Amino acid sequence: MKASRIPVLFHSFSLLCFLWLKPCFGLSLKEAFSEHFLVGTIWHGYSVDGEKNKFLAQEKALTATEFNVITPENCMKPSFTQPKEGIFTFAEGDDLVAFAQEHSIAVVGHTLVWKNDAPQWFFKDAAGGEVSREVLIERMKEHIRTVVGRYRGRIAYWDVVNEAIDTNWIQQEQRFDAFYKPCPWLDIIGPEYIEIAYRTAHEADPDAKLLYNDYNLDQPAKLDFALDMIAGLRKRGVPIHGLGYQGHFFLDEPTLPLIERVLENSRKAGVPLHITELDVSVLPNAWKHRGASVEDKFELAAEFNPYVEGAPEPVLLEQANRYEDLFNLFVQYADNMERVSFWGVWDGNSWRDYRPMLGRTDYPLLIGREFERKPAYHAVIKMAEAR
Ligand code: 9MR
Repeated sequence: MKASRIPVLFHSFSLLCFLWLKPCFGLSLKEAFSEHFLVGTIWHGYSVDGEKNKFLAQEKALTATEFNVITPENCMKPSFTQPKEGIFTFAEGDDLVAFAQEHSIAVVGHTLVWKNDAPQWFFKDAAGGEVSREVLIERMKEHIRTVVGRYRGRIAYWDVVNEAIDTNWIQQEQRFDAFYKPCPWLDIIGPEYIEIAYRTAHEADPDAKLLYNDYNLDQPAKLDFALDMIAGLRKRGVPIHGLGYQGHFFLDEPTLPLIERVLENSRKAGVPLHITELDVSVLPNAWKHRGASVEDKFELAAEFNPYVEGAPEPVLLEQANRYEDLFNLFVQYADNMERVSFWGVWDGNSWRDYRPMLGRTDYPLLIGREFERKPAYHAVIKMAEAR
């Protein structure tokens, strides 16, 4: 064995011992909130942004210690499960489900119908033109039947349709307008693609709970549209069992009252709520520079990537307060909340580093880049223990 590998192995071994012993010293996240809701994370998978994931063992150990529900970050998206028509690849999904079963962790399937990560073959006919409505419906049904059917009884929740609603700012009226997001599913099938997707998923696994998942639901127009959509579907007898609020937050936005509006109005509407992709970025909001890389655009780096060497203590404390406020709110609405899932196990593997801007160093989760428990971790555990 190469001498240079020994410290790495030792580090991994001591970390695994620490994670294993950890429950002896304090409550884990899943224990701290066991009376309120499930606490989840994601399965980052075998590769991260095209590179092999070197930290899978540590991520699995942390997941088994801290969480009781898991969502695949990427490996159940259609571009992974059916990259070519009729060619299904389930190896990684199978591993995830086996790992979850071994550790009594529930699984959320993510996702079946989405504008992104749907391979182009879905929408093209043999001549490369646009596929007909009938064929696209059949392809969508076949995909759902095969993927949901494979995991029947082993996946508790499915994000069936993802991010189907968009908003526009209407300057004259000073308000947002919400509408179905243009995408090939909508353009070719019409809004009924949503209803067909839920009915098909239900047929494939009648016991799975079916969710609608979206971001920015703190925008009132978007939430109202989503809740109206769910009410309309239910009225027509379509099986839909909950709303997923992603929760990709910043230190100062969205405001707590806007977040509370999502929890409150979902409860009023009788729609169980899941926080599906929680993280709190400590970096400035960079969505207006979407697609840029701080490595190419040095002028953006100072402003948008300020903490390359580590997040300063005051910033971590501000984040801890923000997380404490959020969890305080979540427990108040726990009667209507089934789950709070983070979009990442630890800061060293977060999509925030590569989207919307490539090459940043963010610190959005409760567990840090050295696998240490951050002030935000201790703040939410302490908050739960004090109740
Ligand atoms: O974290 C995911 C990232 O690794 C992928 O490149 C990206 C595109 O598939 O999707 C990210 O996860 C998204 C999730 O599937 C849906 N909501 C937004 C998440 C963050 O972009």
